[in-house]
Amino acid sequence: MNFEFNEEQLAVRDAARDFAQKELLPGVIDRDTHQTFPAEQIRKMGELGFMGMMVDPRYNGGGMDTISYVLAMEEISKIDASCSVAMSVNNSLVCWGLEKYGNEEQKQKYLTRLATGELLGAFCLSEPEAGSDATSQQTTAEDLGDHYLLNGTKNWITNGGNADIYIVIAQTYPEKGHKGINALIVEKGAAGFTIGKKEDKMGIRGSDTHSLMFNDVKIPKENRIGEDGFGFSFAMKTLDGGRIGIAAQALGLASGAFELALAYSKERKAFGKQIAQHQAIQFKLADMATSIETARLICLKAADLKDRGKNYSTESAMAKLYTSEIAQKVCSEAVQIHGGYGYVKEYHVERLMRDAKITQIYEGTSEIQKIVISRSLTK
Ligand code: COS
Repeated sequence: MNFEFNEEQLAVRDAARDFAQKELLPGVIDRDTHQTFPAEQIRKMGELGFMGMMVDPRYNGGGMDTISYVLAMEEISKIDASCSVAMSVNNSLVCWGLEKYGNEEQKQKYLTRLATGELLGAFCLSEPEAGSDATSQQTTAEDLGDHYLLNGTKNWITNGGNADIYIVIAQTYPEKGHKGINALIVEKGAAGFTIGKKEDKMGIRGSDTHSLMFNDVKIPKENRIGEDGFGFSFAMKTLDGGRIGIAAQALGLASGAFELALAYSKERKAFGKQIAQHQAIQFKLADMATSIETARLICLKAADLKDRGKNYSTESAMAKLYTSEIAQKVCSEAVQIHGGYGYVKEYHVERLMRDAKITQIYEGTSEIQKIVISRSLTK
């Protein structure tokens, strides 16, 4: 077991930290307040290689490992989780799925441009009546010979209004249940595809979340990913990796809030000394640091298993479950340490606390992670 990062991993972490401080921090409160999608920031992240980090350089990716991805996700998420969720979806749910299961034409046509950030991707599984219960897909992809006819509605789609490429999960053979589901590549602007209202959210308010409507949208057969009926398996395997990304996001929210609380506790004085000299604050800091370190280790373990080609489904669920739960607690404690200042926007921690909540919900709720973990224990 080696707990040291290599030079490349450290360089990626430093580059992400530097970028987040210089390019994301200045406008982050404004983007949160006005729900402004960080299009320019995401474009720059693409130029720096953060949008297709693990993609093979043959397809214009960074050729990096999942550990580097976790480190970069943590640094970006410390400052702006609205940017990091766009990054996570593009890397984990769109690029990874296309590289692993797409055919060569699909990779040349789409992956080469998604990996550079020239195109932005979205992953469309959730529906008004199918979130956790993902096998109950109501969106249909009727097989009409040379194309599919797509009908239905998707909900809470990250990058929904700004993506160029949408991977849409839809039911082709309802009688076959989850074995009849397909994953289709849908381009923005396809006739019959409309983007619904933007959600007004508690957190990650810069992120662009929409419902999507498909009304007799013709999708050529060559846009199906994998074999006929592979779509549900595709979604589950893709989400296994996605959960590492969201765990790393939660880690960044927790460690970002902790760093702010630690610095503040050394500045702020009460009862004649720094509040960091009071045991009530010291114990909070100790608990926060311990849970962050534990979360970091489980995130890195899941990433390491993935990099070594081992099964990582259970560990990614554990990483997401644990890290998103502690992110909630750590961010709340960071607000508490800041006292009244913590409750106002200027000090950032209230935003991190609001942003952290979603990590317990998207890409599988905490309850779904417990189902995944317990099934792997008892099967
Ligand atoms: N990798 C590959 N295949 C998987 C898998 C995984 N990680 N997890 C489940 N599957 C397969 C199962 O093997 C089964 O296929 P077979 O019948 O061929 O064996 C199929 O998927 C259905 O699984 P299962 O019978 O366990 O279905 P359930 O409905 O009981 O539960 C859960 C599936 C709950 C695990 C799934 O629906 C899920 O993850 N839901 C949450 C979805 C989610 O994350 N939504 C958020 C939207 S994306 S932001």
